[in-house]
Amino acid sequence: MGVVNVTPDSFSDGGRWLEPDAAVEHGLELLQEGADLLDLGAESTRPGGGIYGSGAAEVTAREEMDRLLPVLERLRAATDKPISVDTRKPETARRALDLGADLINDIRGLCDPAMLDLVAGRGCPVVVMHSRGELATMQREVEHQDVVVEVTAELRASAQAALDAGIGQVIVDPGIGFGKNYSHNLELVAGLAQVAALGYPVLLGTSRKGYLGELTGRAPQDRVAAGLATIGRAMGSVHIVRVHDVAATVDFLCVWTAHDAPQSAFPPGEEEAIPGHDFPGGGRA
Ligand code: HH2
Repeated sequence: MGVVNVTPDSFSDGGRWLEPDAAVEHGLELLQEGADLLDLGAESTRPGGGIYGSGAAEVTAREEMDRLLPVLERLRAATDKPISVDTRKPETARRALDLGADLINDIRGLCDPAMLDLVAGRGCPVVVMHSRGELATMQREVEHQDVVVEVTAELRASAQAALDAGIGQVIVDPGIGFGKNYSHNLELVAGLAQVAALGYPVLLGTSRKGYLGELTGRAPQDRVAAGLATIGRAMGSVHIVRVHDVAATVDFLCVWTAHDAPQSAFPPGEEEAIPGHDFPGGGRA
């Protein structure tokens, strides 16, 4: 899942794709790099109370839609690949679904009854992300006795509420960095098998996140290798990875999974027919 942030202030890439032309071009580039789906967001959700100070400023639904909808419209016309919309606002989700978005990514985990009703009524898939408290303050008092057990139990309840409301396809997400500290994030990635055991597809969003900066001392755009390491730790328990750096992630996944089926990667005699493996100048490794 390639991230397109149409925002001025995302922690990871704020301001780079705020202009609609730039955002559309970026989305298409991520698809070309091998993303299977896009996640389009127009409101930064970096949580407050911790390393991001007071956190992201909340935008109105109007402002969010003004940023998001023109980009969604153009991407929808350009691709059949699934487009997810990252929003916590039912008004925005409704308009996005009208314009052909395929799924809703709700960082509030459907705790707004209006969002639950909307998604159930439209019959679309939904990402239910775990978080606790309000965005503006959630990093201030971060408490978990056993973060893996608690997040798993809370995701089980949110997913069940979605099913009870008639939602057919639920994807769960531990919500790395949302109401969790450095150790909680590490424990969650390492313990993701417990979340996967719930039986729902699992989405993981560690890309460029703050705890990777704490570990490596690197700026958000330089945390690619760090993010790939988290994906490696999660392999076997994760179905969708939400990333900013698609090309590197696709390479990582290609090589990682090739080890599961070494015979099928290059069928005898067909090496030349496999696209994307030629080096500039015609050389081959
Ligand atoms: N993380 C971010 C935003 N949306 N959605 C899901 N399901 N899971 C995540 O981990 C997740 C998410 C934060 O990343 P980013 O979009 O790069 O930053 P910002 O919220 O500042 O725009």
